[in-house]
Amino acid sequence: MDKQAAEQRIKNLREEINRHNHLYYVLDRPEITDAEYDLLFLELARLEKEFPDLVTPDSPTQRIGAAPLEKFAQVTHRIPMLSLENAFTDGDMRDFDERVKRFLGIAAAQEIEYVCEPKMDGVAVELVYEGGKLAVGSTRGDGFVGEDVTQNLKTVRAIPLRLTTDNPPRLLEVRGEVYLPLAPFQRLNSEREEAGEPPFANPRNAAAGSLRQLDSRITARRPLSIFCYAPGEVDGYGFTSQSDFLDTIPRWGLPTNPHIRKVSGIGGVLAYYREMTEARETLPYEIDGVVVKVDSFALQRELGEKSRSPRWAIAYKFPPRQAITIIEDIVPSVGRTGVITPTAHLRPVEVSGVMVARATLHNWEEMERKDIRIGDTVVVERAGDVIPAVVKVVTEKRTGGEKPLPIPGKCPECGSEVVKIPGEVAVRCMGLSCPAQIRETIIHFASRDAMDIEGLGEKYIEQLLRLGLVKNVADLYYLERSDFMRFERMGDKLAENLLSAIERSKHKELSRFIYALGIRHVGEHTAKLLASAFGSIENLEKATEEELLSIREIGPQVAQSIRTFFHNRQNIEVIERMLRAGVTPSVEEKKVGGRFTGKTFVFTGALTRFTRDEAKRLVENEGGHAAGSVSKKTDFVVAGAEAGSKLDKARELGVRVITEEEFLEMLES
Ligand code: 3BA
Repeated sequence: MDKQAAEQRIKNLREEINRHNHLYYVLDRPEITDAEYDLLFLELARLEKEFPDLVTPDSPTQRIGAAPLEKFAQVTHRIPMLSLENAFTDGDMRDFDERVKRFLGIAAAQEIEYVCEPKMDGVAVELVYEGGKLAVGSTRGDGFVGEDVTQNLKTVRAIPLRLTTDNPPRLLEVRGEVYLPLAPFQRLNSEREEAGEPPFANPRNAAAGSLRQLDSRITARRPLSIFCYAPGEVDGYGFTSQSDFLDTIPRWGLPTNPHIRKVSGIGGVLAYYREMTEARETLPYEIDGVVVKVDSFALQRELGEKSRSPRWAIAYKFPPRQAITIIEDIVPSVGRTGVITPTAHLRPVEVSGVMVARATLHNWEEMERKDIRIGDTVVVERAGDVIPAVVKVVTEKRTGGEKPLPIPGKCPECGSEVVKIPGEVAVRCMGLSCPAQIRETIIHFASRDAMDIEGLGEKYIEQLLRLGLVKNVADLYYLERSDFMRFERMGDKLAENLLSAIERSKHKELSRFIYALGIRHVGEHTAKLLASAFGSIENLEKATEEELLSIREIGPQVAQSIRTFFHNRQNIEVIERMLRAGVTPSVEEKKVGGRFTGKTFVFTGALTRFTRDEAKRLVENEGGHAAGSVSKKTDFVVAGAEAGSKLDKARELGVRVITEEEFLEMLES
């Protein structure tokens, strides 16, 4: 493609991608699949790589974050970002309405037009668009001076890097709230616990922490979003009211909350508040009240401000999602992945309409950091439909009789010795037959990349467990036809297929068997290393930490994890029972005389004759190597339809490019 053609295509791709971003992140109404989106994105990234001088800062490819900063610069807001006065009762709100009318000299019987907005529990920011382009993004800070977080805000997909109008105002400042929806908040916290970092107390803290990252590549990985709700300085456009502003900016690509409504008088305001109190329970993000604003900008100007908050707006807060209660007991519970979590059993207490009797204490480190003990009086918090958490201890209520819960020595479910892997906060059970984990253990064991027991999916695994036919993975190899016939909707043929799939799995490669055991930190690659280094499961069982560490690529954490796994008697028993049932993991010997010995292949584009995994296996079976990227060392690139950059690279390096058919011919020749 010549440069001129590339320029046109880049322009079209950017428009398409921006449109789909908006459909997906703002309107929640995607028109294409993720895969189709990825294709557009990939094509753009490739063209920009080929023509680097066509890259612009507002390209959608620039949302992946930039190099870390030393510190944030300061930004002075052209117009200070005020704060909001709070109201807590209907009475407070009626006072507000009366004050507004009195100040304006309007009859008490008249009704003011108000705009009611959900109050997002996030981080207030300001976006500055110059000539329609996002120039600066900053936090509110103290209202006068905030921090320049432009790089981070550019990674927020819902924020347009360029306004979607041909005729943007010369200057547009908008204020809004950046927030993290509940689902990614929960995911982020689980990840942090796994990684040994303290969890965020609530979505607002998580959003604030994400925006405060000096490395915007971290921010880019957090699915932050935004709703805009107020103008700052504007030059080149005249908004007449809050409702006019909120109707106009979405047409420029700026997201506004769909639950915003214009109402008449205090009656309308109170009805809206009741409605949102209910809606709050099912919204996918946290709100902590509603913001009520006089609609007309003329009236707003007349009302002005008083001690840094406007007289024309107020926040009507919801009752807090916090309550005080007593921890009656702390009980360790085992999750599906073996992590043991201390759970507080509470004296039941109502938290904004919901009875709460359990709260997570996350892990022992968190519990010790907050010094939470059985018998303590504590503050519990509930965010949306997230599991309630203990925020802190009310230490003034301590009597001296409170007792901390030590880390349990044994798994409360299966009695296996509990382990704490260095560098992790989680305390876990690594038992192969732990009932709390058995479902996940078997799913993993049977999966395609592990023992590849064809047809034995989650549905059947659940029936096996429900009928009590398996208690650990070894039981799979003692199943009989009659066992399967007890399943719902099971026929002779299907039972036969399942049995023969189990039978076939007995002779899979040793590396698959090792991987299938689900030892923490032992993925497919490590399993292969271990298989070729030790040659048998018995040797691996006996391997000392030193022997394990002598393998390149195996570090102390992995070695410890392997040792702990085989130190567990129950695990050894399960393995022995499998071997007795005839499981004979075969040692894969690299075929030295294979057709592809010493040859490196790269597969690219859409393959139709085989999957990428199959291709890889075919190559390895013949003693060759399948690589992920093209280099001088590549011997063949096998290109399917719509092959992209790898194909270009191959041509550039003069690597031989063949079709799928040619590859199969080579294999069969
Ligand atoms: N509207 C927060 N302030 C808000 C513009 C005023 C305002 C808020 C709001 C002052 C929300 C105080 C910080 C600030 C921009 C000052 C909202 C929300 N309106 N919907 C009336 O959803 N959290 N917060 N932000 N200027």
